[in-house]
Amino acid sequence: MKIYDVENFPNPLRIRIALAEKNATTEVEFIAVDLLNGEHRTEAFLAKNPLAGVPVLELDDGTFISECTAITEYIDAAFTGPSLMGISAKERAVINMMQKRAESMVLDAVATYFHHATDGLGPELETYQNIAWGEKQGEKARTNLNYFNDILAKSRFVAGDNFSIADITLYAGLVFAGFANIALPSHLTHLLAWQKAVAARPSVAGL
Ligand SMILES: N[C@@H](CCC(=O)N[C@@H](CS)C(=O)NCC(=O)O)C(=O)O
Repeated sequence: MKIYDVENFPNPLRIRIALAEKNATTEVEFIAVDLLNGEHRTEAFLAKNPLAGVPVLELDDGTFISECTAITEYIDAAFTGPSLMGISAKERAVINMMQKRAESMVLDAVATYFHHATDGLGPELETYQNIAWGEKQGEKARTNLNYFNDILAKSRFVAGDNFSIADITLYAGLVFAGFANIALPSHLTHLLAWQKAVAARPSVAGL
């Protein structure tokens, strides 16, 4: 199995955490993509992922799987250890829902802010920017942090009692927020405590 990615970028981080949670990091060969020089937009890379993004998983039979949710689904089923996607019908549905909320309400909103309202990846790669849209998404991400603070006031993890892909997505969203200089307000105590606890997990601290 191969993972095409860029170390320390937010979406690749999601997969590195998932692999570490399943004790499977050594089962994978990491292949660095020269994203800052546009390798992800070459014909060769687009054949792996037409959406021109990392990470991408390549299976031994040559199948390419992109989208962190799909890659995590594969990792979760392929390796032993506590499930990141849930076991029962209800658990799986709640985790899926909360993952999507963490993705669209925080991670993707922060990414849009980064790419549109800041220099992003630089003028060579940011060929279309809409500053107003970026600012709006940054505002949305900041507001949505309150929602997750409220969730984490009542629940140990984002989707209930167990650590899941929903926690990984929100954590990566906060890492991206830090990178984009979106500060986490100090009154969001539940979110901050959860962030500290996730950062201390061996799967995250060991990266
Ligand atoms: N929805 C995708 C997002 C992938 C993504 O946007 N990755 C970023 C790196 S963190 C990327 O490749 N960006 C390339 C670009 O913006 O040109 C996923 O879940 O994997």
